[in-house]
Amino acid sequence: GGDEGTGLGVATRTRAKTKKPALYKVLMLNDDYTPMEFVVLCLQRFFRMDVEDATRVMLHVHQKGVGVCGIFTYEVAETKVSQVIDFARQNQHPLQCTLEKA
Ligand code: TYC
Repeated sequence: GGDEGTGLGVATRTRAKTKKPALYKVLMLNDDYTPMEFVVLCLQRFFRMDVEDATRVMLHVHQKGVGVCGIFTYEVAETKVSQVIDFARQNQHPLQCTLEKA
């Protein structure tokens, strides 16, 4: 990369700057008390899922105990986890969410 017509040549690196950020899965955890509709709402609100995908993920978590909400960089994953837990607490639900290296 670099010289696109000026002839001056910009010292851009094509290989050395390719270090990709570490990725983290955000996991939703099942519990016996949080209403299914509330989990669906969280998945729609914080993970931008449509109601069909959100319902699918919620039912997976309900049946298996844990499920992946999405994969993000560390900072984004941490923010999503906090948003879900804060929103659940505000609504007196025990819903828990965590992150794990992808
Ligand atoms: N198990 C809950 C119920 O029966 C529903 C639920 C699903 C809770 C997914 C949390 O992450 C969860 N009401």
